[in-house]
Amino acid sequence: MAPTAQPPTFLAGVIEGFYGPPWSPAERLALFDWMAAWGLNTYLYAPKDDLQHRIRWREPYAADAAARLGELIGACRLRQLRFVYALSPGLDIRYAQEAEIETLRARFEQVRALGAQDFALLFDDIPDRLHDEDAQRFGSFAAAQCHVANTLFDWARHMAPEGRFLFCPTAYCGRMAERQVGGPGYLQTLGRELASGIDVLWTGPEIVSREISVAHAREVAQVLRRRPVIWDNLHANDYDGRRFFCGPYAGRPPALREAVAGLLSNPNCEFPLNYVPLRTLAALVRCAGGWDARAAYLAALREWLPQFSLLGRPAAFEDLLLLGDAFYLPHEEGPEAEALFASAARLLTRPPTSWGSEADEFRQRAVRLRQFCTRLAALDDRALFHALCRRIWELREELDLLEHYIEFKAQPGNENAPFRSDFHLPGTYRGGLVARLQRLLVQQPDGTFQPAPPPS
Ligand code: GDL
Repeated sequence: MAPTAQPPTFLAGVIEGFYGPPWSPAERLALFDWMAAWGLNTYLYAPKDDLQHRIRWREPYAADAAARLGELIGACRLRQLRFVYALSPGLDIRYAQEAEIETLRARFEQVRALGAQDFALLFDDIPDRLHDEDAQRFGSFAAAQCHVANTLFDWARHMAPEGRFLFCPTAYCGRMAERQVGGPGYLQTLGRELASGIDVLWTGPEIVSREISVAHAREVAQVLRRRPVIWDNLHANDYDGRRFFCGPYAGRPPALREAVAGLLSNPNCEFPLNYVPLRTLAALVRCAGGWDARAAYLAALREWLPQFSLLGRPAAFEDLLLLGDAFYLPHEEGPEAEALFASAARLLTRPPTSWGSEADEFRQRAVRLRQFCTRLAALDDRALFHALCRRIWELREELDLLEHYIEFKAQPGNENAPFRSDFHLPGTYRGGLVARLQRLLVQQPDGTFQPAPPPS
């Protein structure tokens, strides 16, 4: 695939926009190096749990925090990356009070003085009800947000005519639009009233969209009267502490690039786990001609492999592939992991006497993956190990249990004998309130929930 240049106005890059601990300054610098090397051009600063980004949005940064932010902005400029600074005032802003807009302006001004030229206002994940005074003045949630955004956009344009200004709506995906989050006609009002130079962020048909089609993007563009900038949560993992996603940027055709104004990924909270997600995003942004997400994944995984040096010795590609496939994408496992699962599932539905060689096939894959998880404790890159260790611990536990179960049942005479494990005991294994609550309601294949059948 030959690289193709995207127009410089196309925003391609990364949103630090997840819940949880923000990335460290060193991680952000490493990110900027990746981005510059791979042709990504935009970094959107929006860590939900930077207090001054959201909960305490009115408070300016103290001198030391401002200095650190200034360094970040400088690091982007050095690499010719666009640094977009975002505020999320929606939890408690009073839209009709001019002092609130003044406060936002002062917050942006502090960051502008540090070198930023690009700004964003985010209204995702907030209560979508207006205070009485705001409702009286604006009539709708959308009109209130447009007033604030347009005022700040005017200021930003005046300060930096080349800068971009982004806006995240309260209904930011197809499902929310259908449910009329933000009130009836919310997106239509935005389309009409939001200054035409403001870019609107959009996550696709869902918050975490398996696919984003050209048709979907065009539909959204019609309502918003501008092509959306995709805020892509495909690799975000803040909503599930047991998972991470290192599969490819997939389910978005190259033709989507013409239907949107940008592609920005909000990826895994653990920075070191984002190599393949961001490498493959960059590959899609630049690809010309055919696009094969799996091929892009395999190429990126090969590039990532040297990071898996174990006490100075390289890991085997096949091991990393199995691990990567086990933590692939939200809606699917990679083929190696899917094959492992399918063989275990098939074995458990059949009498052990009929297992034959399939039990060995399962065992080989399971042992390989489990042993690799164990060996990762020797990773030279300790930050990578720390990012992985909780999740691979759980994977190892489950593989270990299945291996022992299958080994036990395969022994003559054990077919109907009860199986126990000394390492998987009630209370310490799959225990705790969350796990118990999870067992109360069972999700059906069609997405609905049913109470679990009472234990027999
Ligand atoms: C969201 C949040 C985002 C979070 C993501 C995944 C948007 C616009 N907002 O809804 O901060 O990381 O889901 O949990 O996506």
